[in-house]
Amino acid sequence: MKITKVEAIPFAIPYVHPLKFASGEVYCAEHILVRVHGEDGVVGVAEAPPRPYTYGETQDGIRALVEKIFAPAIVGLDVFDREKIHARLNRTVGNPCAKGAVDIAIWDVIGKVLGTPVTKLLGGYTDRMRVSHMVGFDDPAKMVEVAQSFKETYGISTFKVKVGRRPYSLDVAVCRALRKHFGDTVDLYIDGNRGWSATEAARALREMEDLDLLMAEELNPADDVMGRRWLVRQMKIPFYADESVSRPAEVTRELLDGSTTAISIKTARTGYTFSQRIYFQCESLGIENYMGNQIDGQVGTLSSLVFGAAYKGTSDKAGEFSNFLDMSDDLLAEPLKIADGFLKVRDVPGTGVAIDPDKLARYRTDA
Ligand code: MUC
Ligand code: MG
Repeated sequence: MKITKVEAIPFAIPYVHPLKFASGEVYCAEHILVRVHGEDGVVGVAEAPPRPYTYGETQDGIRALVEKIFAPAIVGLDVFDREKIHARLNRTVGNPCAKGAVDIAIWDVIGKVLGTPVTKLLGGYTDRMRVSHMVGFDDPAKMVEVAQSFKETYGISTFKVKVGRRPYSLDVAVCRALRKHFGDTVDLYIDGNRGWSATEAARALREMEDLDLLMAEELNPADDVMGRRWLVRQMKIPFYADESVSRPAEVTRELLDGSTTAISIKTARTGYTFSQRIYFQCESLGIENYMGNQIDGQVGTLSSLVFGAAYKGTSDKAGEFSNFLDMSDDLLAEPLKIADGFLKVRDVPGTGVAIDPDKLARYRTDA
């Protein structure tokens, strides 16, 4: 099944509740929809969410790279010749989200050609996952209110709390307010998006020792090599690497450095092919993973769920699958529904992503 065309369609959907965190703020999902066409009219679909402050990718940049560099490099190749395809894509070292979306769209084509759900092709461990919600910056009372409403409405009981502002006066206060409000009825973990120094992180974690946090993610800059190692060695809870592990080689580096305990997997940046390699790499070393969120829309969220549900080690923890709920609308023909805190994969060939053509026409910005 030869690839005949690759499209990169920019779209923009405003957020109702903007997400704010230490390395940025998101008011509008200015993403790219990637469509890989195969012979016989089969089309695979995926979403690329640019994170300019994290990986330096922009909507314009992803579009240009996919259309001008990746498309000519892979059109004419067989979708099943994945090593050949990746050898071509990997001439470009960076641009993880552009590559991730092309990879997922190719897997979608493969699933459709084989008449099989991609989650089964990857591993087929389960058909649903528990959902965790990321609570963005606000004052402590508002953050408690947001978590309470997600608990009531969707049955979500795991929350990632964004920290990385003022460690002692504000961030610790937020976590304390959440624990006081919910008692032991929720799981809490924190994500600093590199906003603290290693010493601030060490002190803040000491101050929060009684809060029973599950884990902490990317508290200080990964490039603070010694500080990060110093921090991780003294932590009593697991440290998860996120932005610092955008490809398998970085996972190796962070683990060999002793600079992380565990690895967040985001299919938005490592697609399925490299997420799978990271998962197996971690599994063979006894390193834990969970499914992170790159502020994906519903298309990206479903793609991420397809991967997470495929494996025991990703589906045994709540995955971050709910921040599309902050958006004013989305592109899926059949919207995602979180019920009793769970999200289910779709038992259809491919990833289950089907786009509503009217919505795409409304939100695309290239027409
Ligand atoms: C997260 O886990 O950090 C914020 C920036 C990004 O790249 O992803 C989000 C969530
Ligand atoms: Mg993170």
